[in-house]
Amino acid sequence: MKIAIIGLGYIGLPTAVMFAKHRQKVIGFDTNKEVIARLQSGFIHIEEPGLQEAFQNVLENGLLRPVSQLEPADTFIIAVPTPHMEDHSCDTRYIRQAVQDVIPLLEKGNTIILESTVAPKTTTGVIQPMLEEAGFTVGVDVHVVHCPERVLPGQIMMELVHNNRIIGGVTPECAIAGGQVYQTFVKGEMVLTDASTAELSKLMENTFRDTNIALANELVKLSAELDINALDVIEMANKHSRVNIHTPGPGVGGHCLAVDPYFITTAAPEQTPLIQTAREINRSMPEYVAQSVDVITNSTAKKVVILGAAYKGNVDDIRESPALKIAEHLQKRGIEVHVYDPHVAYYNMNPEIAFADADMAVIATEHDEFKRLPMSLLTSMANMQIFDTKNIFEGDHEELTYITLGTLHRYTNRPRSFTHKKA
Ligand code: SAJ
Repeated sequence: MKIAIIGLGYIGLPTAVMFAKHRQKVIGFDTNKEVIARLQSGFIHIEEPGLQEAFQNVLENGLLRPVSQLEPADTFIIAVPTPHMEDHSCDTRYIRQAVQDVIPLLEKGNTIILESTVAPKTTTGVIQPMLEEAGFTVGVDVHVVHCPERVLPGQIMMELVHNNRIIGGVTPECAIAGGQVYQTFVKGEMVLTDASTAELSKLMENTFRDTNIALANELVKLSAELDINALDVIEMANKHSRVNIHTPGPGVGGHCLAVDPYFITTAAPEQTPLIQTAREINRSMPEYVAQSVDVITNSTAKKVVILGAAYKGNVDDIRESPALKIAEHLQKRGIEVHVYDPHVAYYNMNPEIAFADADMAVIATEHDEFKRLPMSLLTSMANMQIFDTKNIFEGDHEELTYITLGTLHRYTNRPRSFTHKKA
């Protein structure tokens, strides 16, 4: 089988390598000529464990060819970005461009697979009409499938093989054709369904997480008000075998959880009050963290160091990162803010400068480096206070004031209806 992968990013490139590794003839196409040139010279342009070695192998044995001109193939897999419009709805421009590029090369019997995350009904409402206008009957002449990617950055090579795959055909024949493509390497379960169900199920996976995280974040706010430790409450509640309260934090970042729920809410605004509220709660957290810095320090903080710029631990991705939003909110208050992140080149500054005379360090990302901090950095602070929004810090010092999202109630200086005497 000859497979053309369109879009060689975080999903397209590993997918191309995986098919080639399993003895399929693969061409990888990208509109970015610099990416193609780099790949042709033997080097990948993204960070992903195990990918460089696997790529080099299939490049050398000729099974994968990076090309800047798309060619005919049996199967076309579209893995292009789906950014969002200003109103947060799904922007399908790159998908439409990819389908436009495929149409002149398309032959009867070919299969087109969309892996990009899209709003419900995009496969049947955008792709199918374009193909039918070009004279192809979907399900008869060509097969069209939505097979959403579901891999976690950092473990893509393993998850591509072992994750279960949802294969949504425009017709049942399309789904069967899609299954035949992925069975070349997928060891997880392959579930055949229709395209719209596949689209919405992918969005709901991330919406499920976003909504549950919002519940944990709301618990933080209400517990501070009621003078209770939210993290203790989560630990207790999760002792119940059917309860799994998620982990609260400074907000939700990345290009999935913070984006995908909007593809649902903009498609059905009247029917999605819960999902919309969850998004608002998670979006409010960076401001809540900044407010908490004010409360804890009685608005006396002049300099704050934020530990982490990435949206989650041990990655270099800063897309939609709450850490950077906390920095903005603190700066608006006139506070000098230094963001330090050893994983992100732009923020990999000298930590001595960042910590010197700081009134507080806010841990915003769960990088391993922040679990323990050199004593010399802590002692260089004007006030040795750590506000750990990720609950990861393991160090100790007798002069250290350590605050988590569970202990904010100790600092809440607004009037309370409940007060508990502490022993
Ligand atoms: N977060 C919390 N509390 C939690 C869990 C996460 O605050 O209990 C925050 C993280 O700190 C981060 C954000 O949520 O800011 C998202 O992190 P994540 O690790 O949950 O997810 P992503 O965005 O890196 O990847 C998700 C995955 N989806 C699910 O687990 C349902 C991944 O499998 C998908 O492939 C990916 O979205 C995607 O591309 O859609």
